[in-house]
Amino acid sequence: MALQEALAAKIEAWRPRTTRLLKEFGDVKVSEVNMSQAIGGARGVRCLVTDISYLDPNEGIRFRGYTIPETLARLPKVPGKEMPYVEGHIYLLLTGDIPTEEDVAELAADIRSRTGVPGYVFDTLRAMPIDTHPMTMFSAGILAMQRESEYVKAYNEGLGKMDHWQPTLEDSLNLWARLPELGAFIYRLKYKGDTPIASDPNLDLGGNFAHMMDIADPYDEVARLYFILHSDHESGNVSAHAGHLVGSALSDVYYSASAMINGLAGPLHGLANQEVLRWMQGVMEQMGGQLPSEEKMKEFVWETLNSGQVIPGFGHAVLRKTDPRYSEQRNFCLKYLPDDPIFKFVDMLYHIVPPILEEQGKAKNPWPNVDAQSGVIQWHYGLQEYDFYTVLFGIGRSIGVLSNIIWDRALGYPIERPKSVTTAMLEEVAGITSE
Ligand code: CMX
Repeated sequence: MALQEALAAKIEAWRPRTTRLLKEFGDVKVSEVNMSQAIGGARGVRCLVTDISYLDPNEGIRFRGYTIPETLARLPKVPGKEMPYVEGHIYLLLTGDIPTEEDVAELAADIRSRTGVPGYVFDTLRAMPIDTHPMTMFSAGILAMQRESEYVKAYNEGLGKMDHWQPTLEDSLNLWARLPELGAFIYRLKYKGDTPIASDPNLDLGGNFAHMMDIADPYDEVARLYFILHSDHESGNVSAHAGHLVGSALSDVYYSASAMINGLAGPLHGLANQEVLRWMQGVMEQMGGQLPSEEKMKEFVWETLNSGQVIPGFGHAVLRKTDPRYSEQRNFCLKYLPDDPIFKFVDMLYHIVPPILEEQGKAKNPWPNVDAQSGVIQWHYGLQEYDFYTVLFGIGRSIGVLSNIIWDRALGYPIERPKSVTTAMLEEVAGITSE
């Protein structure tokens, strides 16, 4: 198959670069760690390697060297649609090449042939209390599927280390085919009275997801855009890093994907997109269902900050400008839903929150991130159960996280194991002596 062959050639060509860096330059310093980084979440410490995406603080994400607008413009489009195939983006992240129409057709057909979440997974989810959070169900569903792993079978048969990437790719392709099904199943189980809709073998990944959610066009375009935008944000964010960390122990990608979902479920990370809608709804409730005036809204923002909470959807650990994933979704809103009241609300926040965060003087980045805008689009197309939003993020994020793990295996990256120090050791380094 074209993807496997293309990837094998890329890996073969790449391996000597990693081997040379390790052998000849292993002692060369990449980064140093100061006190605030050791205590403060390793912010800015350069100790991870990935070629799949790179996040520039001022420019935002590039997927394999392409900005978001370039990625969307260059990838082959679904016939009759403006958005590209998600499958083409998978090909790009894995190989670094923009696929041809034939490459995409072949990969899309391959992914379609892998759909079919096993029935026991659905039974597991049906056994959970119906008020379980969708992210818990999503993570549990992925974990329940772990017995399907081809990697584990190959490993147990004595697979050589340099071949580990191949069954990891098999597992990943199976997961990429099944995660949209699993997500849509959870949605229809929780909110639509357990009425799952079977996958349509004639549709691309984004179109099929919209079909299984039973949301009309252009929700198929929303799904394609959403999965591509959320796919990857280099390696250090919580979901990607959690997936990589678990994978480094040679746990299979079912374990890794479940772990990355658990990280994404935190309100400082992926859950922020549900928090934006929850916070806005709270504001609207206080206003008797009306949109607040700009002055009133400023008061609400200050109230939230003064009560010690964060403004969801704003700030970032790396970015220092408006997130281009936010801008791309804003462009979508301006085109398809300019008069939507929630969009107008979020757009108001875009103008009033950054100056307030600057005035407060704590957040290093006052600008909106991806999560500020994404809920608006979902809400507009009828997906108003906002605690489901992070599942959508997770389906998209799996593309980048699993692509990285395939490459980790191909390049033989070792088990991850940073070193800890004690507080007393830090005090000694600082020259603090006890009185
Ligand atoms: N509202 C209020 N305060 C904020 C803030 C926000 N949106 N963003 C940062 N701050 C505060 C931090 O809480 C921190 O306060 P303390 O010193 O009291 O601890 C201070 O500003 C400095 O933080 P920072 O260095 O600017 O940001 P971090 O790298 O520590 O954290 C992030 C980054 C995203 C967790 C933070 O900006 C935040 O909590 N944002 C709101 C939640 C959110 O939107 N998360 C989604 C991010 C995108 C994603 O991963 O999906």
